[in-house]
Amino acid sequence: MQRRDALKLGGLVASMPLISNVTALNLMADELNTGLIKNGKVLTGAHWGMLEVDVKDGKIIGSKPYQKTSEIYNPLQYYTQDMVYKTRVKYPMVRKSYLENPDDPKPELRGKDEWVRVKYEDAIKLVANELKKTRKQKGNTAVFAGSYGWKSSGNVHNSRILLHRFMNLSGGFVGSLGDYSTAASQIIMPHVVGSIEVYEQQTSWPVVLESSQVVVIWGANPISTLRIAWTATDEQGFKYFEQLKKSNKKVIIIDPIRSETAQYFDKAEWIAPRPNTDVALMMGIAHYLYTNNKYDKDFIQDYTVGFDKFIPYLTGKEDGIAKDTKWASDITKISEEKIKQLAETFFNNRTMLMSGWGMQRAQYGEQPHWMLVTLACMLGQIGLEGGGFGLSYHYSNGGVPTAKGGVISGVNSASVGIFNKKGEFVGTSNGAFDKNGRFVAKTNTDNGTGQSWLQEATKYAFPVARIADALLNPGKTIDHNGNKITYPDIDFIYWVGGNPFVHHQNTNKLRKAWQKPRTIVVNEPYWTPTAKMADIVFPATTSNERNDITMTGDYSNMNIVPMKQVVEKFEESKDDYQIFSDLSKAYDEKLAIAYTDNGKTEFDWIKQYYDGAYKQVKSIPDLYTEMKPFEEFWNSNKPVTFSSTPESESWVRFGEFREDPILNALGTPSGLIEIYSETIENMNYDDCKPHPTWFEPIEWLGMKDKPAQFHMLSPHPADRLHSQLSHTSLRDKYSITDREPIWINEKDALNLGIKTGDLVRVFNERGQILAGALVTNNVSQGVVKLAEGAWYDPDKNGLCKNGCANVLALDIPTSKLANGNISHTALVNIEKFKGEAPKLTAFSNPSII
Ligand SMILES: Nc1nc2c(c(=O)[nH]1)N[C@H]1C(S)=C(S)[C@@H](COP(=O)(O)OP(=O)(O)OC[C@H]3O[C@@H](n4cnc5c(=O)[nH]c(N)nc54)[C@H](O)[C@@H]3O)O[C@H]1N2
Ligand SMILES: Nc1nc2c(c(=O)[nH]1)N[C@H]1C(S)=C(S)[C@@H](COP(=O)(O)OP(=O)(O)OC[C@H]3O[C@@H](n4cnc5c(=O)[nH]c(N)nc54)[C@H](O)[C@@H]3O)O[C@H]1N2
Ligand SMILES: [Mo]
Repeated sequence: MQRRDALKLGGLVASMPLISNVTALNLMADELNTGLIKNGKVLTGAHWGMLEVDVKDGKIIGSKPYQKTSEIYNPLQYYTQDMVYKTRVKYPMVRKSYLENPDDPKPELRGKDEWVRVKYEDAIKLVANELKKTRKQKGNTAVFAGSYGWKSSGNVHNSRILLHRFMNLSGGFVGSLGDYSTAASQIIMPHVVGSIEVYEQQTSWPVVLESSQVVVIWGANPISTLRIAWTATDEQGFKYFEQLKKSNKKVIIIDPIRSETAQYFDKAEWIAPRPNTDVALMMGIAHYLYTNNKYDKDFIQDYTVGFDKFIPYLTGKEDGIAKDTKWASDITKISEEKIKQLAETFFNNRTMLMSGWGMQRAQYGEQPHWMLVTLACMLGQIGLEGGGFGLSYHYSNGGVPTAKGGVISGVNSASVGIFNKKGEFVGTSNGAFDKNGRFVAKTNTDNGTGQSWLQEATKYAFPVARIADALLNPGKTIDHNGNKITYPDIDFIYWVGGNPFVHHQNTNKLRKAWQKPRTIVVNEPYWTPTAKMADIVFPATTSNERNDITMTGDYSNMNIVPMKQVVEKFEESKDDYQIFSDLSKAYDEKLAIAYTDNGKTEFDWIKQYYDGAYKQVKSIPDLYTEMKPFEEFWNSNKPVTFSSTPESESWVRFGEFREDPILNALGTPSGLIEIYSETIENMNYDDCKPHPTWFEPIEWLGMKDKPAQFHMLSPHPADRLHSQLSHTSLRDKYSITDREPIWINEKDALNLGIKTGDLVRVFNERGQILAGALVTNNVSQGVVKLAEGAWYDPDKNGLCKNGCANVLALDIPTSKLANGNISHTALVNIEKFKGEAPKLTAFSNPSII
């Protein structure tokens, strides 16, 4: 299970039996209001918030936020009708050459072939047969179902976990490690502070508002990124950033882009370093503090190890280069004066260093947060009210005090199926059939196949962003965090809830890699580029076409939200749960019994999860009245809201560690903060040394012989969730010349002869795209901003007509330690596009027979 899934589900799922033994409920329709509302308002949840959807004559006509928490506008909340009615896949589809001969499916025609509409039952049979065939011919290592992606909110219809559940029960699959978001930090931070930090609760906002004197927003854009949450946002983070603005505290923003956040904090100081040079900036500050004796020696002494081994590097005793303010200024292009001033400000005030994740999504992305922690150690405020650092204030409402109440669980990925000698499904290691043919939780003594798989699977799982590399190089061995990983030979891919042809770096390389497997299956509501690049597409429902349940806030766990089905299922769309139940059945009758836990419907699951939380809450006497029995909750069309506690409101990250570092030791080998890591020293990597290090990235503005002129940053889009919502009419508000906007600095634009509204070609040795120019001083000179998430839309020559940033990004790992993606490291050239603008086809259907 991904860390973030664990976070989302609280500790609860871990303590639940994998296959529960609950009887299907067969709920009575007259108790539970399960009918659709044809006219009126329906409450549902999305990543972008609790929504009130307006329905007229059974059709969605609009949506808006269910409640208002601040004045900060969230444009993502108003387009539910487009999410249901636009750009949908209507029927099950098979690529022509694949249908003609699945054994010789001409993979080079993916994305070019015509599509054939097939009967749902036939598509199910086809996939079940081809999956069996692949496993028989090549084993489970040939089946890749890592299926990274943001899917939709909802704890039942969790497409990725539903896929894993099917793939596990039917024999096993190769998955992926880590994520695209925080790959570098989630690996380095445990070596440094003993926890991943990026998905941990932060020092509570009320404490920050009370005690911090200076707040540094370092490479973070919370006014944009808090528009969404992994579960569903409760927008409480906005409320606190709003209070921060009103507080008149000093806010410093360090970002090459004057982001939505920098624009919102109009009185804040905006400091724009060269992209990918923050480590040098931090070292310049650290050097100043050290040489001026302005650092907390007691903190270093009591709470850290290895400072003494870092100092020779900082001062240049080790390599002859002092990392002083002059050195830092040359690299970052921030003046020495400013660097010294930052050092003084940080040291003389209670300072909270809030960092986003953009700067670790770059080559050597392990270093920035390691150096940030080192700097925070020198400031000595870690574990004090309002001081130290925080790596998650910009994400899923980190720092919003955790509410006391119930936490709902969600669908789990089950364990690996066991098949007897005849090839029949007989259960899993902890689930078997009783004499009535029910699948129940019990130790399975059948020693059929499947058991050894789990060990195999962990051996073959590879870092998520190495997907193209893995497809292209089966059998290759790579280093990863002190281990060796051998890539499997992938022949079958099943993807749900993600859009790799938008999210993965170096699209042209991915296109080549994508031709390796024989079979690619995708469940998608929309004709995304990934759906267009598949062999078989099942049309999936959106969350508006099914019933579900979610929590909000991720850290706050503030609300339990009924996600009511708003409208009928679109055309022949099916829920992922239905698709995988049917695939299970086609695979093996009895497997479907295990898959559905003896025939559970969506409402059986929803009630089970709700009742679990209800039971928890009942054991807390003063909270009992907050939650109603399930039927009442569901029929009320309202969320259950829990409150924070005085303890959660005054909570300080690392507070206990500071109080007693021996009793509350960190999870590092020394129990202390590791500025020097012997674990990493033992790995002996040239691209991740045992202490924070400045490495020159492969492409950056300060390099000699630049391969291209501008540094492209591809941060997260303010007006989408990655590629989600791309096809809605919200796009009309931000697109330029019907393309993704690219921000170009005024002086640069003048030199290039480009004005706002021009169609521009952006290119480098990896590929080319079209974008719409937005000339602005909100981006520093030499830097361009092209948000990730525009749907890849190649013409015959591979030019993306829509402006997908990843066509230009590099597909190499951060380092051998974490193997994260490096989206924010790329140089590009820009020119005004000459000739006739090609027609956009990103949101059109492919050709269908
Ligand atoms: N250049 C660059 N690239 C980046 C990044 C960057 O900063 N710069 N950031 C990276 C990061 S951090 C991330 S998280 C990734 C995000 O990459 P993704 O998570 O792949 O992006 P999404 O657009 O959210 O893709 C979700 C897909 O799931 C589909 N979907 C939604 N609900 C359902 C459902 O119920 N069932 C099924 N079957 N499908 C559903 C949606 O239609 C959509 O196509 O991008 C990464 N890529
Ligand atoms: N609206 C919206 N919100 C989202 C998402 C979305 O797609 N849309 N995606 C969600 C997901 S999955 C994730 S992982 C998070 C991502 O959260 P982050 O990774 O924090 O978001 P980014 O936008 O990639 O980067 C944040 C800021 O870092 C800056 N930055 C980039 N490179 C550098 C650098 O070298 N130095 C400095 N100082 N700054 C730099 C960017 O300009 C940007 O303003 O956001 C989440 N929230
Ligand atoms: Mo992410």
